[in-house]
Amino acid sequence: MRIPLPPPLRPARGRRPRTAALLTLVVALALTLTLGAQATAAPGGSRPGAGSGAEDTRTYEVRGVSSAAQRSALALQGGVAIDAVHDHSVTITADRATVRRLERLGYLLEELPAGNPAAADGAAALSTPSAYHSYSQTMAAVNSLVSRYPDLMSSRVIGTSYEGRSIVAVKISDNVRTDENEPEILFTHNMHAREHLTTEMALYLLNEFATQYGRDARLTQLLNTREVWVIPSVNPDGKVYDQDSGVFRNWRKNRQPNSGSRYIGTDINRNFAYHWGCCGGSSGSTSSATYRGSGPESAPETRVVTNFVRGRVVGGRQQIRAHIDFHSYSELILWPYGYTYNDTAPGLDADARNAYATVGRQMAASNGYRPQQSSDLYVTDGSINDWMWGSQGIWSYTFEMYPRSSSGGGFYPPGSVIDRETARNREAVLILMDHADCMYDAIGKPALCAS
Ligand code: BZS
Ligand code: CA
Ligand code: CA
Ligand code: ZN
Repeated sequence: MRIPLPPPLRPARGRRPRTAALLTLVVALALTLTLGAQATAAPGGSRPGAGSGAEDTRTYEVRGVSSAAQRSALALQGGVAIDAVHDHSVTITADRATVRRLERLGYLLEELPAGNPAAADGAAALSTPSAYHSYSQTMAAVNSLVSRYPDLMSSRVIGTSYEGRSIVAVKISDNVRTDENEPEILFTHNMHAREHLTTEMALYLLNEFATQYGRDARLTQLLNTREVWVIPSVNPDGKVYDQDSGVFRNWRKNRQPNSGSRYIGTDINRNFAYHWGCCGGSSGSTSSATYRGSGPESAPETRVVTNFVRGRVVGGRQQIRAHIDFHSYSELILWPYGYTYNDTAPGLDADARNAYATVGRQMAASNGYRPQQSSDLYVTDGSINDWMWGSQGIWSYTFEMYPRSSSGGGFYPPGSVIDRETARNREAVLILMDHADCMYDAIGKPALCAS
């Protein structure tokens, strides 16, 4: 469906807008303001929106955007949130004013069907907030597992969110109450509020570890020789805001107010302290979906994660060797760096890059995702992967889970896919756990691990 807008305009260079165009602009502005006021008064909104803190956002396909440079340029346009990347187009969320501005710049936009595309199969396919564990249901499921498997699992509160909710880490290993000298692996989930499938991924892993330990030989052996950490929700405030009103709100950031602004939230995945804000891969505007925060680690949730990870330095050595940060959607496996297009950069030499790519491809062969450096998507700065690798030396991937495109339900695929799409990553997770003792084994250079 084409959006009912005037034919694409050329950038108006010094030309006085004609009366009709001016009228359209005034009407659009009034509409935006009205919707803005409504959304402030009743943030519950009746359709997914508000991805950036702006209101009445909709989803569009932008055609003819094919290269990482073109995508990075588009991502920098205020009010644009890139949700998914395809070979020759991207899916974005934007409000009407932004759409008009993009069209004036010459972008070709096509609005995607409103609501959840998965509903096209009939109401039964529609994803509702209750199809996914809420934050409190997630915590209850974690507590139940930990109490049923006390020799294998323990949990601790590693800090609190802006609104004071517990951010919990679960440890899984043999002799779980002892800090053994075993490679540690970290899985983080739900950093972005609306990416609820990633919390399900955490619960899948915890259930799988709990029930298959002592049954599945490979998994048992891995849990006997490694210590695994799972953080099911890095962004509980965002999750609750997105889900608990009963209508999904398409929210991405945390829920921390910004001083002097009516816009809420920081993008946690632009708030980490490695080349923070360096390279045009984040926004300094509070209204943006990729607002980087007032300073590195200005979001409490970022700091909870980094304090926890820094706390895993024992005897001068970082114990966590490998990490996956689960996001959705696009079906990708991404590795650092995000801040530069270059394959290698300070701290990331050719061997490291090759180890990343080799293990990334092995994991991708198991789940059918596409493996690539994260800047092949678009440039980002202040991401968790760059910090984990650049500052802690932890091998750090991002998984962008199901679906591949918005037609599979975007951020809200039907609940019926949860089991399949979480189990789909079982093998990839085991592959990384297996490599965690020495990633350079994967490229036949184990000597690089000796230190
Ligand atoms: C998402 C997309 C994610 C982001 C892409 C990304 C991955 C950036 C790894 C940097 C590193 O939100 O799921 O834009 O944060
Ligand atoms: Ca152990
Ligand atoms: Ca240990
Ligand atoms: Zn994300």
